[in-house]
Amino acid sequence: MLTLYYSKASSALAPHILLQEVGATYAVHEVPIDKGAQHDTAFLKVNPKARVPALMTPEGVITENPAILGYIAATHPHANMLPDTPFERARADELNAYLCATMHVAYAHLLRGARWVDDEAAQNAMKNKVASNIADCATMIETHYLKGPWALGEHYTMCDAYLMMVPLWMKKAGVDLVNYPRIATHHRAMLDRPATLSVMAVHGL
Ligand SMILES: N[C@@H](CCC(=O)N[C@@H](CS)C(=O)NCC(=O)O)C(=O)O
Repeated sequence: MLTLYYSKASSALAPHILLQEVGATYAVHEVPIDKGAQHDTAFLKVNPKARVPALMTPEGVITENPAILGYIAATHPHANMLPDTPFERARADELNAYLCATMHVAYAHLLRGARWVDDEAAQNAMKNKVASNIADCATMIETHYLKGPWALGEHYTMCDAYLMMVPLWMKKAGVDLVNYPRIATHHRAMLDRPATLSVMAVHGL
């Protein structure tokens, strides 16, 4: 049995969609980060980093979106969520790493500037850079990463569930999806999938 620790509308949306998409048997445990629940003692035993998502597996806990997505895909091979060749697999990991380590971090400067600097004026200066940084990331995805119709081309993979975060980060950063037609088309295709819709409803989206 798998248990996904999530907060509504957080990046836990991505593994949640993938769990649903592959038909996994799983439970969810809400950790509302707006109420500070990520710092509760019980959750810190699951993820001492105080972040969601975290996935409890029969072998232990996995954190970090790329690792969680890769685990879900690898443990549900019938769903074909991983590319076949080592090169394509590396390209999938590359995109997931970009979303995790560059775009998500750029977005985090909007609400979590205190992670990097104490000075309030500096935090505000960082906030003011978020829209242009997110726009740059969206341009990289639009022009380089997103092959279409799905992230890696003809087949839906684990990357598509993660790419679902992009329009959400863009919206919160004030970057208009209208200027990114490939991302907008991908977003619409995601919204046509029952797995996406059922999970979005759980997240109040
Ligand atoms: N690199 C991590 C980032 C996880 C992360 O920052 N999650 C956010 C929600 S999207 C969180 O738990 N924030 C709580 C906090 O910063 O206190 C991953 O990809 O899983």
